[in-house]
Amino acid sequence: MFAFAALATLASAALPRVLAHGGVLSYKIDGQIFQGWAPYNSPTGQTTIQRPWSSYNPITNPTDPTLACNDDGTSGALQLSTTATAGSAITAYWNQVWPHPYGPMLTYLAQCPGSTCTGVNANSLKWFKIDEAGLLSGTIGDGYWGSGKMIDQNSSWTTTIPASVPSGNYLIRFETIALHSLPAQFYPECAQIQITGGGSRQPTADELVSFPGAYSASDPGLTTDLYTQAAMTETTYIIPGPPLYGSGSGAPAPPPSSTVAPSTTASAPPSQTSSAGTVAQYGQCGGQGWTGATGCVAPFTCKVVNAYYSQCQ
Ligand SMILES: *[C@@H]1O[C@H](CO)[C@@H](O)[C@H](O)[C@H]1NC(C)=O
Ligand SMILES: [Cu+2]
Repeated sequence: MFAFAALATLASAALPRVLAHGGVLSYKIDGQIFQGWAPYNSPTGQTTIQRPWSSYNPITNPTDPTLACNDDGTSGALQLSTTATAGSAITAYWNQVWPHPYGPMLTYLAQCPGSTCTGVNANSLKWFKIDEAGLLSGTIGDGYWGSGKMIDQNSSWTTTIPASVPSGNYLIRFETIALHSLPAQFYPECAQIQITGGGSRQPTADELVSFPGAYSASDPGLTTDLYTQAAMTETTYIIPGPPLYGSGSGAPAPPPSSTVAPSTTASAPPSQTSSAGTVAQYGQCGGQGWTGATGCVAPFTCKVVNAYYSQCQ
């Protein structure tokens, strides 16, 4: 009896370390449940639509080489894919109860060249963001965040695959970023889907990013300190990453091909003009690679946030 109680105490003392972190453990796609990869089991014999991932621990460096799918980017030996209809919902379930309520939720897609994503390294792909939720209400220091909503939704997040996305083979990357302590903690996992019934809108060049590459340690949304005096009144949070798919105004990027031709786009200098423009408050108006509108609606002006991002404020 005593031995049992002692063991139980030991076990519960060890638990919080594991429970404090985690990742996406399963999915619901077109109404069907798919179990994910189990990072603590042997990889041998695991057959999942989810890409392998390495541990429940967060990634804490925004340029970490594992940032794409929380692993080295490779597919599993017995990797599966499943079909998903454009315009339908995909739900990712994190472990319960997800412990980090402060920070954004983000969902990305990356199209694979060729007829399957299996064998394609996630680090070689270009990603576009199809869903995001940052500070939903209240202040940085005391507000309701996308991650808080995720917890309230059974520790899950549901994203609709845009109906306009071209049919093809994709990785879908669900991510939650935790800001309760700095550096920010990234929890991304990926699954392989074949999108059917899609549309014809290729992501534009300004909507496409690499992982690592999309984030930098100086991004305002990754250095946000929740515990300052100013945070108790600040109501603006800038979600990291590219503009949402569908909001970019640059030229459509060519679809991915197996022979990747490196392209260099000229970077326009950040704009500081306050010409009567079309970009709304908090909208992007400049930054390296930005090809969209640069004028802000009155009375806002375009302010440089960093080399990659200027914002109407
Ligand atoms: C909540 O999520 C779990 C997976 O973590 C799932 O098995 C369960 O069905 C979900 N409950 C509801 C009501 O959706
Ligand atoms: Cu954690």
